[in-house]
Amino acid sequence: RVRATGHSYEKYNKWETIEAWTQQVATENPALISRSVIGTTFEGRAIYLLKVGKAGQNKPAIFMDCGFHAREWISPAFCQWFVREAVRTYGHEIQVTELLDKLDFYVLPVLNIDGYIYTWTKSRLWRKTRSTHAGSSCIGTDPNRNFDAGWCEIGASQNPCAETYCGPAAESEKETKALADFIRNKLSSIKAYLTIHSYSQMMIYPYSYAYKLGENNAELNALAKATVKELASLHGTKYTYGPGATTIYPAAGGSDDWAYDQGIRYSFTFELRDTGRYGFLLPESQIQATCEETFLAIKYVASYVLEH
Ligand code: ING
Ligand code: ZN
Repeated sequence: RVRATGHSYEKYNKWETIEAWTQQVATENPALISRSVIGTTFEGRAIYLLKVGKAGQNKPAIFMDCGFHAREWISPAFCQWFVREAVRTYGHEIQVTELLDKLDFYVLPVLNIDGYIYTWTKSRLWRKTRSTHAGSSCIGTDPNRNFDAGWCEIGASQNPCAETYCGPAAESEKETKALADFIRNKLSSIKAYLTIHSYSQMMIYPYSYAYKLGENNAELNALAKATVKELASLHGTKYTYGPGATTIYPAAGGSDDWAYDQGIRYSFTFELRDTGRYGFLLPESQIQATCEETFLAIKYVASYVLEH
């Protein structure tokens, strides 16, 4: 039945295939997965969220999203891989079993659905949402400049035509507002926020909106160091890590900084493969290896969070 929809974990799937998959994977794993809708996109599509974990009372949770930026196709591919690997190994693999018994993972497979569809139908390298703005014919806001974290102060543009347009206000986009509302609502249970981007092979933590460090910076640094070591253990893929402003570039309005300032002490942006040879056009032949190594990293972070 997975084949009937044309879905494959080793290929990039178009949105309608991913959408059908969210229903299918939830229906086939009712004891571990439930699907909800947290909002709709600018163009009116449902934004799905999968809750992955064994049913239980007052479980701590980890929130992970994919598909902020439309062209970063490996990101949604990873969220799909993560869900499949979690349910496939539950009850067989001790670490995954313990994680799903004790934690819930909220997995958002594609946040910027309108943009993702646009990269499949019109322009492969589109980044932003597809919202319109009064007074401009340019389209789209950068969802990772649209959060209320030093909003539009640095590394973001007020020009609606720019790739890093911060939007007319923080949370102006229906997509970012839906995500932020969900997290605000579940703040007491969410222990970690993970957002999956590409490319650069980096594990980034706060802050990106200013040259300052978080209260538990030493802990985040140590956790990132150990996590990238774990990731590299599979295929030797090297990641760099550090605070966003000095590791990648200063940029305000990012979701990881916002989540951190909400009190979520473990907040990371992952930049998956590669380092630029293929960039956003990472070949499908690298999906499996990329997802396998990233799965190790996410499990490592989750186990750490569970212990702390
Ligand atoms: N990189 C991120 C971006 O939005 C980033 C880097 C991370 C910025 C965290 C701000 C906060 O530009 C990609 N590839 O999107
Ligand atoms: Zn990105």
